[in-house]
Amino acid sequence: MSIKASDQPLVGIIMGSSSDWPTLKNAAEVLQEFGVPFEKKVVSAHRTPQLLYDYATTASERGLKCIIAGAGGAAHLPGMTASMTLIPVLGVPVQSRALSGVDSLYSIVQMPGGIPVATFAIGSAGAINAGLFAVSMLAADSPGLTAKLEAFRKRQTKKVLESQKELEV
Ligand code: RP5
Repeated sequence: MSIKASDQPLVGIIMGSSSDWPTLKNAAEVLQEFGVPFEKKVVSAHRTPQLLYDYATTASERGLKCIIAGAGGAAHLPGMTASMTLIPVLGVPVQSRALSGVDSLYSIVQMPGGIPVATFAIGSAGAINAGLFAVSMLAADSPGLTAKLEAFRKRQTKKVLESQKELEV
């Protein structure tokens, strides 16, 4: 499935490298499923620091309501982004080759008091939940999104209950 970003995004998805996209695309798919407009961009804390500065410092005025930031290894992208904007930053630790994402997780979760980053699980589960968390935040001002979340939860519960039948054949 090709994932297209919208003209007027409410959520920014940024990642340290295009190699992070297979993980972050899980967040994009959630936003697309809920009809939430988003943008996606490679922004590296270390390799494109000026781009990171420009992105983070203009995020709010450009209308973004939150940023999902994913990175692996020395994953400073979510924390540095959070340090330069007041909008919520949701950090997704990407599973790294050398240390399986534990390095990414620790880099993202161990923020100093005063600059929060909401940190999710390593890998695709974290990206899915970051997408759902963004939808939940936006749902606070959107009865339509709340209804979609309720329907999503019901479908999910039904699917799990039905999976029991597979054990019984
Ligand atoms: C991080 O380094 C990126 O977020 C990525 O997870 C990791 C490896 O990047 P590449 O070498 O694949 O570009 O900055």
